[in-house]
Amino acid sequence: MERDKTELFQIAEKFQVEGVKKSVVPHGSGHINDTFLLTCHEGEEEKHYILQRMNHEVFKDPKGLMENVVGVTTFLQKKIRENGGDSQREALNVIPTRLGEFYYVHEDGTYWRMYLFVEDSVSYDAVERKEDFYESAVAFGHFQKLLEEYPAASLHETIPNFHNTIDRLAKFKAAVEKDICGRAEGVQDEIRFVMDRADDCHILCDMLASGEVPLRVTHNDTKLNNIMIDNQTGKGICVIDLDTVMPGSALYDYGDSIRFGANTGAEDEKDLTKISCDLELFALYTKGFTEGCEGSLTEKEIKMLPMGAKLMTLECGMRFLTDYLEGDVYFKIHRPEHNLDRCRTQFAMVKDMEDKWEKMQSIVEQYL
Ligand code: ADP
Ligand code: GN1
Ligand code: MG
Repeated sequence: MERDKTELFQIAEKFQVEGVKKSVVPHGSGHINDTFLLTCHEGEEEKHYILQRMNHEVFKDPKGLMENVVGVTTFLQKKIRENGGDSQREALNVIPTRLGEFYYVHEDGTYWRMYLFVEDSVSYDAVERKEDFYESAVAFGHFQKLLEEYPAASLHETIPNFHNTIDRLAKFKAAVEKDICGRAEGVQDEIRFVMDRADDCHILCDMLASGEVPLRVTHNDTKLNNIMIDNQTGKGICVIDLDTVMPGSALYDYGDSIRFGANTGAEDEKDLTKISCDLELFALYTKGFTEGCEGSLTEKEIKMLPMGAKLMTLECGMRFLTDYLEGDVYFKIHRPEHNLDRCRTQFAMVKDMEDKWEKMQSIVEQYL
């Protein structure tokens, strides 16, 4: 729903913002929330905030979600201060409402929150400089390391079974079966692609269930544009988009970053000849992530890194295809067949990884 400036200002007014509100404009390219950049003036000085409508169709428990975000950001801010860092830039800072709450429910039933804008930093929708990808890896690894002692049991599961690939497969099969939009016939090749890899969908889930790989507090949505890169230092300064911080596997975080950032093409590229897994970027990310985790990854986790990358990519493609079959109800789309295009890039990436499997394995073996 389009909202005008007056309404967005009214919503912003509910929060403890400083200065006179000057502008509010759509910001970023996330697939889930509606994000706005709010600019306020205080004398000569400009202050920026992120105003976000939380997607409560996707996140059914916005209150629990914000409890997670506040819990995690407070924990991170303390750690950052202890390490001599700047907790206003290196972690998200939730701006409470004037009533002291962490979110606001608008008269139309929509849920809103506000963050301090991380100044002098940028998030990328594609790898422009290889160093940025490396720095994002260090930061995502470090994020996980910082949360090592976070009380995992206190976290709400904001999207149940988020990276349960077996459950994702079951939902995909149900969508094919129901075929409510009559689109299945046109995507037989893609459906077959998933079914040929149905057994793979069990690998990570089984390893977590048996304890072969540990359950950790993870981010679970580690695509490149969920990290702010510092304009001055080029370091991954702040991990954002904490809606899916939940108990999970390090392989999810590693894998999702490879899925998005090591792809030579965009997530929604139509020309599939542009899609491949860039092994140089794969190697750089592996180096950065293992460094950021500071030795906390187990041998088994390291061995399974290529599988993490492949399964997160397969799972994401399957989710795009499911959404296409269900009528594009989950991910924001900007053109017809957008989800189908996204699905195809993911499957092309999976195929390319399969072709490069030995090379990927020998890259990660250096870290054993
Ligand atoms: P979505 O869940 O829709 O992806 P995000 O929380 O990732 O939403 O926000 C979308 C974009 O807004 C990010 O990719 C980033 O560019 C920008 N953004 C979000 N939070 C901040 C922040 N605190 N400071 C600066 N930019 C931000
Ligand atoms: C969504 O919110 P955003 O745009 O960072 C999605 C991820 C997908 C990603 C694909 C909560 O991420 O799981 O991997 O799109 N987030 C949610 O681009 O479903
Ligand atoms: Mg995001």
